Amino acid sequence: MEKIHTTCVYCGCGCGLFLHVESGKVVGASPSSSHPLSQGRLCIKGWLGAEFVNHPDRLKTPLIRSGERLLKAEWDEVLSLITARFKEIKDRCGPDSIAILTSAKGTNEENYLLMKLARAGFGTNNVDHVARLCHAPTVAGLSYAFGSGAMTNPISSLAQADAILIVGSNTTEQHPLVAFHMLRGKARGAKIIAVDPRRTQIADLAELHLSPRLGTDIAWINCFLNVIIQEGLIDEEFISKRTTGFDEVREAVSKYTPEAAEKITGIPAHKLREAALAYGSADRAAIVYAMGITQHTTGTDNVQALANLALATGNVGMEGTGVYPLRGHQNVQGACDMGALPDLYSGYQRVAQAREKFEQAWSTPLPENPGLTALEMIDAAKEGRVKGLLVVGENPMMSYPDRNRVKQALETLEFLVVCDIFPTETTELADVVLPAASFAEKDGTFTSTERRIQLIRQALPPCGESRPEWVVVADLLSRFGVAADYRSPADVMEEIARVTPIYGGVSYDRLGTGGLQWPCPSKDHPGTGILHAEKFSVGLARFRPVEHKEPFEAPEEEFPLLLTTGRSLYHFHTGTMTRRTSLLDREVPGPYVEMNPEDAKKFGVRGGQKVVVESRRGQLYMDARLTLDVPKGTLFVPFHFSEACANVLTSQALDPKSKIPEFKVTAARVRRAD
Ligand SMILES: Nc1nc2c(c(=O)[nH]1)N[C@H]1C(S)=C(S)[C@@H](COP(=O)(O)OP(=O)(O)OC[C@H]3O[C@@H](n4cnc5c(=O)[nH]c(N)nc54)[C@H](O)[C@@H]3O)O[C@H]1N2
Ligand SMILES: Nc1nc2c(c(=O)[nH]1)N[C@H]1C(S)=C(S)[C@@H](COP(=O)(O)OP(=O)(O)OC[C@H]3O[C@@H](n4cnc5c(=O)[nH]c(N)nc54)[C@H](O)[C@@H]3O)O[C@H]1N2
Ligand code: SF4
Ligand SMILES: [Mo]
Repeated sequence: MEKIHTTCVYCGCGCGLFLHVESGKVVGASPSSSHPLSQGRLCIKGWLGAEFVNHPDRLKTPLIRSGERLLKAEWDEVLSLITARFKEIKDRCGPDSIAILTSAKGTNEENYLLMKLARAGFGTNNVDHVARLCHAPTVAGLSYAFGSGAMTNPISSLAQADAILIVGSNTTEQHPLVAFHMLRGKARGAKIIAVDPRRTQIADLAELHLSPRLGTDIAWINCFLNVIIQEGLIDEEFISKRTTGFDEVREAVSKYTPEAAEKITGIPAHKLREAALAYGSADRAAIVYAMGITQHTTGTDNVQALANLALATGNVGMEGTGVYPLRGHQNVQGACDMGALPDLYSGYQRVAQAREKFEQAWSTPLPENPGLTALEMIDAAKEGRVKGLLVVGENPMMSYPDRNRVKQALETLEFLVVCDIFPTETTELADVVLPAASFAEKDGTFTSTERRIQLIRQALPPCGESRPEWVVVADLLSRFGVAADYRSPADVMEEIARVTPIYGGVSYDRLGTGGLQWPCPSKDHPGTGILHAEKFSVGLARFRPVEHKEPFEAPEEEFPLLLTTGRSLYHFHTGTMTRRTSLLDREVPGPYVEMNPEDAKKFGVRGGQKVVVESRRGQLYMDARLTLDVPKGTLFVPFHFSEACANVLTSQALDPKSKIPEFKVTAARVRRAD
């Protein structure tokens, strides 16, 4: 049996593992004991992580639509068709009538080449990906506050904290190996404070669990700061030497007394005070957050509120402190780093400032105006402004909000190309489907949530006639007249390093086991664990006052409950991979709604019954699971199941600053299915 060292394909923790290969098949996986983060551990998805690679449903040949059916085709035929159709649309309607959605499941090299295809090949900045639905508020909020949207410390730094504030992160289920390092901290005596409307496993393990009403985080965060100021626990020296704008924030939080915040959040005032003191009086305190903070119409302000709290207490730039936005997909950090974003080139270089540099590097004129974000592309497609779309490694029919609207938009397109490893709800609508090689069948790099750039290594030949995307995209670049003579992903990384200062010193020969953490500006630079140690990338860190605003939808007579959507341990997103992994599928075989027994009684529902969950946009059938872990008035539905796609219910309400949709708050109702 051969064992190939690679990086897990699921979440942003970035665990190291070995794929076991026998007779041309992946037969198992095991952890890497020398890996700096996972240290010989994996969660259940890592252990079972590669079963899907051998699944018979894998896409094996390119497909072209003929009426209702998708028929087998040759690579050369589909690549010629794609080139001809996109060129025709571009000539007729201009470059901005084409767009690309890239993939947080793809490698850095694939994302870099795809953003180059959009900009240099098609001539548009219309390129984006699911980071828009995930950490766009982090990129916007922390870049403003600190100068970088990335996690400030390595994950292992959590083990050195004296207090850990965990906000809207179901850490043990969604980032199990981050939770492992938190629990190391707890064993050392760190106080854990979890703020989540639901009693998650990490909330259960915490000293303090606060359960706010959905979408009211700014109120309790401002209240924490208010209490900390009142008690004289702010770090005056840090504030005066390293930050600007504190006075406005001091003024703004003064009205968020514990009693005022209790009215907004429903968290008892004495608990607010106790938790604020636990964070504020800790020598070294860390803040960890995820989708419970970002997926709101106030997402960017929520992130800023947390940044204000960390700055006021001087908890940035040292071991055991810091702000930890937990990136979700195994390479969503990398897709952002690579500039698969409509206003940024690789390394967060602004389109407005870096265009000439890239024109020289790529020897071609480049578009001036920032492009459309993911959901703006959906709107533009619906209105006929975007006519051609290339989707690589995303399943927007399941993962984007307000599914009926997404369907209308994709059906209105003149030409839709989808590249995936499996048939999906989105490939069903495509004119051309491209079969991709999976992570086990190609070389490349993923960048984990702690900015760790790591190798993935080819363990198998590509399934059927599937190809790694870097080969396909390089071919398309040449067909669009852009030089692309890369012999391997390592060549692509060489180019990335040349044009991307934070990756400047990265090359495959330096990545070994455990990789390098960016910024790594030169060949002799060891990489960076802790950001902002001496100086913030913006110079002085920026406070900004933020105020509580109600979510877009509120409970009312017709829809008296609030629905929040999210995930389970056993499935990943739209389930394309985990629902094809037998043990994971056995654990959670179908859709369900979690609700409080009191609500169940009120609406005549019993545990295990089929229920209808409805919002203003549609209705779904699923099993009712009664649990005290969900507060009264709240429903929780995971979005893994195509037979009850949670995004039929969600709305397109966006955070105006980052354009993320409000996946976490929807007015809803529930009744027995009969
Ligand atoms: N097993 C598994 N792991 C995954 C994924 C997966 O699909 N499956 N996906 C990956 C990806 S891309 C991501 S982005 C991460 C997501 O990881 P998480 O963000 O941890 O997961 P979610 O379930 O979306 O939501 C987290 C928590 O937010 C809470 N919440 C909801 N509304 C609010 C609110 O208004 N305020 C607060 N404070 N909390 C609220 C929910 O109750 C939930 O427990 O997970 C990654 N890891
Ligand atoms: N209601 C609701 N909706 C949500 C969220 C929520 O909390 N609630 N969370 C949002 C968040 S945070 C995220 S990140 C998104 C995730 O949304 P998506 O990224 O669209 O979801 P995935 O199912 O992970 O889709 C990834 C696709 O890539 C394919 N794939 C895997 N490996 C490869 C490869 O090597 N090459 C190619 N070409 N394809 C590959 C998979 O088969 C799958 O179809 O969902 C968002 N949607
Ligand atoms: S914690 Fe994340 S990266 Fe680690 S094995 Fe589990 S899914 Fe993979
Ligand atoms: Mo995500």
